Order: sequence, then C-alpha cells, then structure tokens
Amino acid sequence: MSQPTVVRVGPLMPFLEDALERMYAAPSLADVGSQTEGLTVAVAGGGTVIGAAEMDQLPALRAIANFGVGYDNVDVEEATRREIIVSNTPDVLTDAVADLSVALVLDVLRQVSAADRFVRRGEWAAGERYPLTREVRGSVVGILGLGRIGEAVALRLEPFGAKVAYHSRSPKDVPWAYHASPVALAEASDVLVVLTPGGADTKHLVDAAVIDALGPDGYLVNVARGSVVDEGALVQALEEGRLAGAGLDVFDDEPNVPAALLGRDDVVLLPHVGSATVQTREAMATLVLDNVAAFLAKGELVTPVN
Ligand code: 8YV
Repeated sequence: MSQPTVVRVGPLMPFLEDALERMYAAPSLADVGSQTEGLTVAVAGGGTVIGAAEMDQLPALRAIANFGVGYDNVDVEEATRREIIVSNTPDVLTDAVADLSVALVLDVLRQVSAADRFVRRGEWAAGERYPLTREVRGSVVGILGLGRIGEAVALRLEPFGAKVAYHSRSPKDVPWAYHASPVALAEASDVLVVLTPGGADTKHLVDAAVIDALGPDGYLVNVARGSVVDEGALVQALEEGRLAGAGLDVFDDEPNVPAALLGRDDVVLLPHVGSATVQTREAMATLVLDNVAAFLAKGELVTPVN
C-alpha cells in the first residue's frame, strides 16, 4: 500500500475518524513515529493544539483541516510562515450554535435549569415557591462579536422582544445599536452574549471592568472561548453579587469548571456543546473531508483561513 498522506491529530468524532481511515488509511500522529515523510495533510479536532512542535513533527505538512469554526488551537501565524494552509468549518454550525446561545439566554433569565433542580430537590412539593425571574422582552441583549453566529443570535432574539446592541471591531451594516467598546456595550446591556473568536487578540476581553459595566442586574453568556472571559473576575463578581448570573458553554481549562461555580443556581454550566448536534457535527465532518479532498486534488482548501 502507498504511503499515507493524511494524518489524524488528537481525538476526532468516530464518523470523521472512520472516514479518514477508510478513505486515506490515515494514521494517528501518536502512532506514526518517524514515518512522517508523506504526511501532507493534518486533521485536528477543536481541542487539539497544533503549534510549532507538532509542525516540526510533520516536516512535509502543507495543510491543516480543523474541525471547528474556531481555530485558536492552531498557530496560524506559524503555519503561514511555513506555507501551510489552514481551514475551519464555518456556516454549517451557525444555526446550532445560535440556537444554544438563545437557550442559554433564556435559561439564565428564566432559570430553567435552576427551577428544574428546585423541583427535583422536592422543594416545590414541600410548598416552597420558586422566585420570580426575568424575561427577554424589553431586555437589551448585547452581542460581543457580531459575526455570522452573532447575527443569527440577534435575529433569533428579536422576535422574543429583545433590543439588540453589539460591539465588533468596526460597525456593520445592520439595524442594531453599535457601541465602540466592550465596556460601553456592557453598560447598555442586560445580557451580554460573547461570540468573538478566541486567541491572543480577545484574551480577557471581558474583564472585571466589563463585568462591572454589566452590573448586578446583568447576565453574561459565553459561547465563544473560555479565554475571552476573565474567569477569576467572573467568579468573584458572582460571589460578591456584582453580576446577576451567567450561562457558560466554554471555560478556561476544559473540561475543568471552577469549583466555585458548581454549587451556584445563578449559573448555567454546559460542557462545550454549542455545535454538538448529530446534524451539525456530521456537516462539520463532511466539510473537513471536503477540505482534505480539495487539498489532495488541487492543493486548495474549500474554507481556508490563511
Ligand atoms: C467544537 C467549536 O466543539 O467550532 C468551534 O469552534 O468550539 C465547536 O464547534 C469544537 O471545535 C470541537 O472539537
């Protein structure tokens, strides 16, 4: 059999792993040892780092197909320097991630998860009443990072009666109020939904100042990357009653969630499942396979990022 050209880096969903093995006899990087000369395409999962060290291990590497719209796990600058092209999986996950963002907005305001725990604990049956909650209608929802997913979240929340505001690096041709900084957006918002890319440029973009601008009646929802929010500042603000609640799908050190959050009813904690539906994960895997096939046939990627 001829030398493999595709290598799997880190764990991948079974559908994608099976297809790569069947179509390209793709080995795992953990198993290739020094047999790396033919390996020109790497396929990586969202949580798997591909930096200079991994690129050193794969001297023939020319393309990286990343499973995820976010690619902060890949050192794209280093890849570009080495003339390695990188792709992600945009668009196919927009609806699923937007749906989950809306679910978190509704949950933090109406306390669906916390009220469910209240019933399970037997408190309703014991005659207690669940406290009144807040509603979306009339709330200002600030979108931090108005990309494809941010726009989809805004469009979903408008029919609920939310007023949409946003901050992005520059104003866009949209009907929503633009704010020039994250602090200004947070000041104007009841709920701040974080949907920026991850990486060095957005690290701790949501810091103590932004959290304080959101204030004791404000809610934070993060569906982007844990790195965008200063988790320590968030925990402290919740503990001191300086923020009303948070809905978090992403964390600094996944799968570890700060212990201080686990017992709190004012936070909703999800295990990074924004895109985790059968339909969307299959579509993401198919787009990864399309990128691999396009690279092998034409030396090009379908959805390049560099
Ligand atoms: C995935 C994601 O969970 O697309 C992204 O950027 O965060 C998610 O869709 C992740 O990439 C899967 O490993």
